[in-house]
Amino acid sequence: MRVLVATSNAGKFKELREGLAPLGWQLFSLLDYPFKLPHEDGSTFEDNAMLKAAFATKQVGIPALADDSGLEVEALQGEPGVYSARYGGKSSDTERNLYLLDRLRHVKGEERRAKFVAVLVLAYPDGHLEAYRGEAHGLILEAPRGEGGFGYDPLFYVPEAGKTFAEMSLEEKAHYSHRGKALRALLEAHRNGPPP
Ligand code: ITT
Repeated sequence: MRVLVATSNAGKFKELREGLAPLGWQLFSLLDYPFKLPHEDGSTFEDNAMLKAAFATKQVGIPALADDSGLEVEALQGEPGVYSARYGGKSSDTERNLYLLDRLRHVKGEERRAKFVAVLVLAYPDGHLEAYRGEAHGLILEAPRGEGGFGYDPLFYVPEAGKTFAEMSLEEKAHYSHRGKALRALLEAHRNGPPP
C-alpha cells in the first residue's frame, strides 16, 4: 500500500517510518507531496489527527497517516496538551522546555507526573478512518538530560527505564513511548492486511 505520512515534524517522521517498517508499505512524506497541513483547531488529539489525515488524503488521493500528540502535565491540569507544539507561544523546542520548567518551578518530585499521548489516524480516499492511541507515563525533570529525540524528550523521565526519552535509542524510546504503543496497535490491526 502507498501511504503518505502527513507530518511536518522530522522527529515524528523518523519514528513513524521505523515503526511502520514491518508492514512493507511504500511511504511518502510531505517532501514528496508539498502542501500545508490545515490549522489544528480541534480540542482533542483525536479531532486534530482526523483533521490532518482526512485533509491529507484528499490532497493526494492515497491513504494518509497523521499523528497528533502532546504532553499532559498533571500539576498543570493537563497543559500543554493539544497546544504542545506552540506552548507559551514559543517557537523552538528549547524555549518551550524552558517555559515548561518555569511553569513547574514550585512543583517537586512525584508531583511532576506527566503523560505523553499520541493518536494516529489513517485516512483513506473513500472517507474511511482508523484511529490508534498510545500513552506513556513519566516525570518532568528539573533540568534537561540527553541529546536524542525531539520536543520535550530531554525533560521526560521514564522511571522504569531510569532514563529520559532523549537518552534512549530510537528502538528503546519506541518500546516505552506513546507513539510506539499507538504504532504497535496499528501493526496488530493490520497483521492480516487492512482491517475490515
Ligand atoms: P505535525 O502536526 O506536522 O505532525 P507538530 O509538531 O505540529 O507536527 P503536533 O501538533 O501533534 O505536531 O504537536 C505535537 C508536539 O508535542 C510536538 O511538536 C512536540 O513538542 C510534542 N511531542 C509529541 N510527541 C513527542 C515526543 O515523542 N517527544 C517529545 N515531544 C513530543
